[in-house]
Amino acid sequence: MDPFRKIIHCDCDCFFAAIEMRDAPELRLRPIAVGGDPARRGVIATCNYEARRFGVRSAMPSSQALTRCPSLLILPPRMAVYREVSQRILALFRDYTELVEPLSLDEAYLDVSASRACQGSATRIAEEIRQRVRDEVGITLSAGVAPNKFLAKVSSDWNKPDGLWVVRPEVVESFVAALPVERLPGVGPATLSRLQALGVARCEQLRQVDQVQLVQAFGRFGNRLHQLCRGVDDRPVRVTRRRKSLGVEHTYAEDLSDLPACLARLPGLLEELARRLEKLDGSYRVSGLLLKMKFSNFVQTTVEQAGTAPSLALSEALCRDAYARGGRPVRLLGLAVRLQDSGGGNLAQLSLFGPEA
Ligand code: TTP
Ligand code: MG
Repeated sequence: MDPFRKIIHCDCDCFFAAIEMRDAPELRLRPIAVGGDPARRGVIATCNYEARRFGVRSAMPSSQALTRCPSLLILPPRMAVYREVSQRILALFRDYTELVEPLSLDEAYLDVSASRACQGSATRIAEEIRQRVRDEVGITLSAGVAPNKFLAKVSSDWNKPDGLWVVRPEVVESFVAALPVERLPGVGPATLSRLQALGVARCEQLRQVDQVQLVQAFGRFGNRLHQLCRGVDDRPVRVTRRRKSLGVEHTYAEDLSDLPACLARLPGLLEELARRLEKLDGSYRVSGLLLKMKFSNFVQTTVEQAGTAPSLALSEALCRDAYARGGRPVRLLGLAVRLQDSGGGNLAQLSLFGPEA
């Protein structure tokens, strides 16, 4: 493994809230959050840094957030817009390297070891990315530059919000020594309290613990701890395998006896499909809908409509076509979308049958 890889971890600041402030600048001066209705047991997805001063946090019940910050404005999420912004940012990353690993809508690892942009300076690439996201997208992004993923991720948090932190190979040893062990990936509350019981709070103390003892206490993760506390992390940046389609299907306990029985199942299937699509990162675009039907005699058929957005009307039309091919009870129904690279295109189609529809 090359000891001098150049990894950048990029993470947008208060992503959903930043987009809301971009689109309504008067919101910048007040505490805002994006989340669910407090009257309907909603939770906070995220909030701006102004709201964080009051102790508002992601995943907190909206009602509790309002108790902490009575002037908090809670906006409903606009997922289609956030996805579109996410795609633009991913496309911008790919101007510097093909080795981009998205972790969520607002976060990705980039391996720029072989990039010739900015004379090969990872620090200058990170600065340029931050500047361009500010100018071209209108939100701020924090970045960390380091020889591996673990340190790049820690670094993007170091100067957040709107910050950059660089860990050069020659300072890895000393940087990691002072790091609290809860910063290590995989160390959650349970591992932390067991480490504390061993008298370990910082990585320099963890380095004193014998590797054999670590493996006895933590199994295979003990080996990983032994490496991490020395700043070693060989995980490559993985370009996520591109999905060509995404689908849901059901085999019913009792066959669906006729066409109306099949049609009645479509809204539920569509809703499930929409939930799965919500979880995809923003680099995909829907390019068609497929319906799969398996009859009681196990003959299976698929009908597809390319190039259109999924909708209930379309899935009903596909269902009628499919049913006409068999004309007998149905044991399985499935719906799937074809996916393509968004390439900066518009992903708003996803929301057509999402919760905002
Ligand atoms: P994060 O990057 O974890 O948070 P953030 O970008 O809002 O804030 P930070 O400046 O600390 O990076 O998550 C990115 C988005 O994902 C966030 O804007 C909203 C969404 N999200 C949720 O919907 N629920 C959650 O519990 C979290 C953590 C995030
Ligand atoms: Mg973020």
